[in-house]
Amino acid sequence: MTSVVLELEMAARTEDDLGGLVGGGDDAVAQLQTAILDKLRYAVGKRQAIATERDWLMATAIAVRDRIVDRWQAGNELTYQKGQKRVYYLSLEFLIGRLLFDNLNNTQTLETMRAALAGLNVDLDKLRALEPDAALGNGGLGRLAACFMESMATLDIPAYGYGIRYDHGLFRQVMKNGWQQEYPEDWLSLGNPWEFHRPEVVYDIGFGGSIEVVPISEAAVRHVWHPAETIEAVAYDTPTVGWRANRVNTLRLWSAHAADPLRLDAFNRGDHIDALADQVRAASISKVLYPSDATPAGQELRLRQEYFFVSASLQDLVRRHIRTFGHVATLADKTAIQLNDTHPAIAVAEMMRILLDVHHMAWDDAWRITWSTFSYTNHTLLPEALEVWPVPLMERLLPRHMQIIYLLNALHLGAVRRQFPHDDRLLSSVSIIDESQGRRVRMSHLAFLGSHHVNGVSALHTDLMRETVFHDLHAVFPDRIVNVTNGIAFRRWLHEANPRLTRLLVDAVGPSVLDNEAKLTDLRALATDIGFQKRIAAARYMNKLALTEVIRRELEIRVDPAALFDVQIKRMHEYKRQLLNILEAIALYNAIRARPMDDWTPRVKVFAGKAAASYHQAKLIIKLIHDVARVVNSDPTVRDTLKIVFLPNYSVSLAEVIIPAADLSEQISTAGMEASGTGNMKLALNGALTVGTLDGANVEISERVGEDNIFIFGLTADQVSDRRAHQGIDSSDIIARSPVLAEVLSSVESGVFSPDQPDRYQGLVNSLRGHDYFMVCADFDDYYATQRRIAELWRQPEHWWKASILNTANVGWFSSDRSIREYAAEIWNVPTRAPG
Ligand code: NBG
Repeated sequence: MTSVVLELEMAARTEDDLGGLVGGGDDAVAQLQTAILDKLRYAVGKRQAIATERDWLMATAIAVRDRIVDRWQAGNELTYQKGQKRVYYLSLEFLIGRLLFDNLNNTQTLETMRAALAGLNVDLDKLRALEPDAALGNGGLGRLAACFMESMATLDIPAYGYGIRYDHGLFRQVMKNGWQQEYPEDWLSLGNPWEFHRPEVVYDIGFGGSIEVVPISEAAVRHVWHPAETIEAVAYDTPTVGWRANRVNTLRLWSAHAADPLRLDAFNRGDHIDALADQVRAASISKVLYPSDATPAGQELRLRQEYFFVSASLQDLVRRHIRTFGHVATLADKTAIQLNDTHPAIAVAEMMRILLDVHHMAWDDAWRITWSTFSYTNHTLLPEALEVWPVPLMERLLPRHMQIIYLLNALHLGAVRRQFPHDDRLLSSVSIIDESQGRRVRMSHLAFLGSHHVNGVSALHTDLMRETVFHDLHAVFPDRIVNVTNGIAFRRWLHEANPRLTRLLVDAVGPSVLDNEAKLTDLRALATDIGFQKRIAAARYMNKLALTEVIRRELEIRVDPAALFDVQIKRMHEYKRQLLNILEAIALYNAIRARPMDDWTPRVKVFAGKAAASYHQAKLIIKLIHDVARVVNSDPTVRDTLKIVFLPNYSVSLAEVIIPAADLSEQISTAGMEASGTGNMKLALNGALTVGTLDGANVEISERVGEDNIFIFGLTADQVSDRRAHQGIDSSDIIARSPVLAEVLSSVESGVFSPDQPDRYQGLVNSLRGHDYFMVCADFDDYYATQRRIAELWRQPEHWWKASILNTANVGWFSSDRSIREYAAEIWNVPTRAPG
């Protein structure tokens, strides 16, 4: 670094200039002030003199919301008048995070608002920090749904998101002595200024009961389902604003209630608790976000959640279609329904039930409408995450749906038998019912059969879908599987999260880059411009200072902002291999201690992520990271050359602080196991270099940024499956050949990092030696060597920053606008309009 002070000054100037990015004149400021004061008085009911920060947040949010509502209603009205096709995105997760800055940014009022509030002595950034994160999702799948909602509005697609309004989102992670503990999260406790409660939009949702068969002619019968239990789904609408507020769509989330709030007879008898039992049982459906997609616990509640939101959503969209077009027969022409993973797959049977039993359609017509309307995205090949429901549970909870599934399956298997006679293996593999471990319904097969297109989320993942889990269905329906590589909303992950970098990009290639991600490629010409490199480096340095401050506040650890910030932020999972990362840190630690006087590249390893509450191995890995961090961070021989931090309670908002400050992005999953990844895109866009395997979207990132500007290591997906098939998952031979790894493992198992309980990691190390399914040992040496090359490059700033700029320049393609354009053209058959 030439002069840190000079760079700070440069970066600070960059920040000031941001004022010109979005904003209005004095009139606009005064108008906003009037609006906010008005909301404070009449919507929040407070005087300015006694208003708390929460009151200001509410008043500000409602003032912003007012500006959104007109666009929202005008757009909906136009869609209705023009008879446009609508897209429905069904997802059990929407990880939207905070909305204040999203909405300010997309309505171009960020700087006007900042000025308006400053004039009232209120700090906009404080309000920003006060807003709770809407954490209605676990990870990438839920965040993707949120980015897609934003892009659909940006591209002027009339769209609705449908999901569940969980009272409590993803748990709050609290670290106690390095162990993860889970506490309920409470995002609604301050009230939610963005949503509109729609008590009049309410649907009955049935469970259990019996089916009555009513003859209607000599040849035909009708089925009438008499559910044993009925609960109500009530709508809450949140407007979703597209870039420049060209269009505002609706996220409609359902909340569950009992039809009667309490049983008065029981209450009057003095049985106060029993009187509430129905309400409690019903409300439990929308009480909490299901903890993970990989645990068997709470199966029935999960299935109830899925059917609950699917049924409400389909009833709602069919009602809307009939109101607009008069008849359900045209549904497929005017409706596209995207199933986000298998969680909403029961929609296929529910749509059939609605068409057959409610609208009295013939089977063939109903089936044609159903598969022409649905499409399905697969997000994982992990067997434990592919939903299968025991037949007895389905028969008890959804008896009519089970009848429909049986008939659907019989017709499907009949057709396959005609096409491929005498192939019993094929029949049992493409059947919706899995007979291998008790009878179970394969929700992925139901979704596949009920959809006209099925897509994977990266090129590699889609290929693997065709080769593995859907191999046989693909043989029967060879045109059905397509690929749409994931993307991210640049407005959130670049403009809002990293205004310093955004300002530099606007200065360098012009403001049209805010509307058109393809303009980023103009940066290539500046990759070797030392002046530009310095400005980029200074912006990063400022972002790192901000993260440094968070680390100090949260953990009381001081880190050097000039060090290489090496980050791995994502859900904790063995296939994502946080373990590989921390083992490498131990190897580096050993090397530093062996040669403390060498000129080491200072590095800060940043981890953040939550483990599913019942996932013991992942929680043990969190503990190991903490144990190693404690030893390394307090070792005087290491000084500032290596620091390890685990930031608790990872969230969208924390990601928005970490990503702009990252120099190195860890995308090190076992090849073949990460469907796509989207954090990899966010980090590359913000200029971090990737160290990664050829997995998921890393493959496509590597193709775009060029091999020289990314660090690829390790086994490929083919090599992983070969090794598992031929050598197996015993790593003893590998460890015997790697002195570095052997030393690391023996220090972990002998209790160097866990003196209070020396055998804490014995099981973990044993499984690495004998059952290394995730290939941690097989990839270790290559990873370690690659990390040394990275440290070398960091010492050559002109090369490092060139690579960084080329990352930002070449990843425009990973915009979720591009993904949504592909869905629109290839799957939904709806037009799009260019943003801006
Ligand atoms: C996740 C994958 C990620 C992918 C996101 C979004 C599930 C089930 N899948 O690799 O693990 O980026 O989906 O597609 O959460």
